[in-house]
Amino acid sequence: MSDLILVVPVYNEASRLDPAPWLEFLAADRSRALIFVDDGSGDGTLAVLETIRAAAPAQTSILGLPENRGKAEAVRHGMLQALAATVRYAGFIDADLSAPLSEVSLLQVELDARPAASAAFGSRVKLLGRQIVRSERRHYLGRIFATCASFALSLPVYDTQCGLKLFRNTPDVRAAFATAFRSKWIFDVELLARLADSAGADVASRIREVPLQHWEERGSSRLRMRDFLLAPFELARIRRLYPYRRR
Ligand SMILES: Nc1nc2c(ncn2[C@@H]2O[C@H](COP(=O)(O)OP(=O)(O)OP(=O)(O)O)[C@@H](O)[C@H]2O)c(=O)[nH]1
Ligand SMILES: [Mg+2]
Repeated sequence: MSDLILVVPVYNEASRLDPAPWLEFLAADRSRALIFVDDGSGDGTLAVLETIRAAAPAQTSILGLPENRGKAEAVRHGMLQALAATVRYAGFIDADLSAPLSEVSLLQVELDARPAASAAFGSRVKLLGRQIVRSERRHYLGRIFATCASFALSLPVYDTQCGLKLFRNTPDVRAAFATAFRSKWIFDVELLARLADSAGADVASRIREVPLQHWEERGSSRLRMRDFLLAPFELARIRRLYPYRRR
């Protein structure tokens, strides 16, 4: 039985996927497992994943999806597989390790300490003593987006888009991943809306944001200006779809 399963969506990541940190993470605790979700990478990603699985076969799964449907569906399928196991915590992390694997325990500590909490979201807050390294442009675009997301959801959330999130294996979490997300690149906002919807008045104790100690932007981002400009429309749609605030 695994205590913690991390889902890693991977798409054409051969150049930035190094087996070493993943294998260290698994070797440090045998109750941890990884599920890599690859939906049709055309580079050498699968070969790197096979290397990891060969070194830690009992703790590594590779879930291959037949066609490329984007990060949201990759994460969702991986999470459904993880949550179907008898696991205590399941979460997801970006393959570029912008949030290093050492940060996972910060989220785990939060869920350990708060039995009522079902989700811990990593949050990239530039505080003194933390290393949150990001270009100014990405930082300020991110702040504009986060402010709009907070307004759309009527929730005081600081960072919906961080690629590291951890969940307790509870019915509300399983329900939040049960059906495809309607929005593609801001599925994190929709996921938060679903969780908030089921939490109702308990939202503050169910969903916790945890400021990360380290986060570093890596490589070129696939986030395009077009997506950023379309974001307000997607946010408005999520607001309409999940009307928990008006209950
Ligand atoms: N399986 C799968 N994974 C994807 C897909 N698109 C992105 N990912 C993964 O999702 C994670 C985050 O990727 P992106 O959202 O493209 O982020 P990025 O290019 O690092 O850009 P930042 O937003 O700056 O972090 C990485 O692990 C990607 O490999 C996809 O279509 N399928
Ligand atoms: Mg990244």
